Amino acid sequence: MEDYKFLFKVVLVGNAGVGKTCLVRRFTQGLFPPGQGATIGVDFMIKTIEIDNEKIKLQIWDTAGQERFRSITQSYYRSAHALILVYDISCQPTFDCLPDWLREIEEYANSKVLRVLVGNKLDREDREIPTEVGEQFAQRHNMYYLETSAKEAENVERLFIQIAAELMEQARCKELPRYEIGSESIDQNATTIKTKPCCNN
Ligand SMILES: Nc1nc2c(ncn2[C@@H]2O[C@H](COP(=O)(O)OP(=O)(O)OP(=O)(O)O)[C@@H](O)[C@H]2O)c(=O)[nH]1
Ligand SMILES: [Mg+2]
Repeated sequence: MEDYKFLFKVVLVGNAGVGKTCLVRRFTQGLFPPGQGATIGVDFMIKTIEIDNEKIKLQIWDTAGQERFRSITQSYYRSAHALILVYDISCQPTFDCLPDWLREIEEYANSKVLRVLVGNKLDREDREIPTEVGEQFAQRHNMYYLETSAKEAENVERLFIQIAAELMEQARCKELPRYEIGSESIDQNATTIKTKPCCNN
């Protein structure tokens, strides 16, 4: 049996071409794939990390941004502990679509899901959305905010580690028996979170 204490599901959503797959591959494989093709449906990757001497397994679900896959990808929202909503800082239409994505999240995700807004492609010089605009949007919608570059490996590790740390903190605050232990066939030792937040009250 695998040796880890926490299991968290993280789902990436956002318009086609914003760099979701590149972010996941940068984090899980440490590379920036040349000629990355569009995702068909949903891809799945796993990475185990360690924080405060605790092993945390992240299941990362990378959804397709293309409209035609929407009904498939929606079904992955429900069980997510964290949702990463990605836009491209050099492409205004991907920012303009954020309210539509939030509506999807409201409709299909757990209301307590940890939500993170990510402006990707920080390396590009043709920025269209200033940092403050992204930050303000995130604040208004109660989301964490981070700008990343999958290409230059900027803030990518930080993104996933911070999510894992926050989820772990929330899980710890809940304490037994509000944990769900071994609720899935994946691993009997895994701890999954059902409701959040808990600590900041
Ligand atoms: N300059 C730059 N380009 C990036 C970055 N991340 C991704 N790209 C490029 O953006 C394009 C789309 O990247 P993907 O990761 O396939 O985008 P996606 O969001 O997964 O797209 P779908 O799977 O269709 O939803 C590719 O040409 C990447 O090379 C980045 O950080 N900087
Ligand atoms: Mg993709």
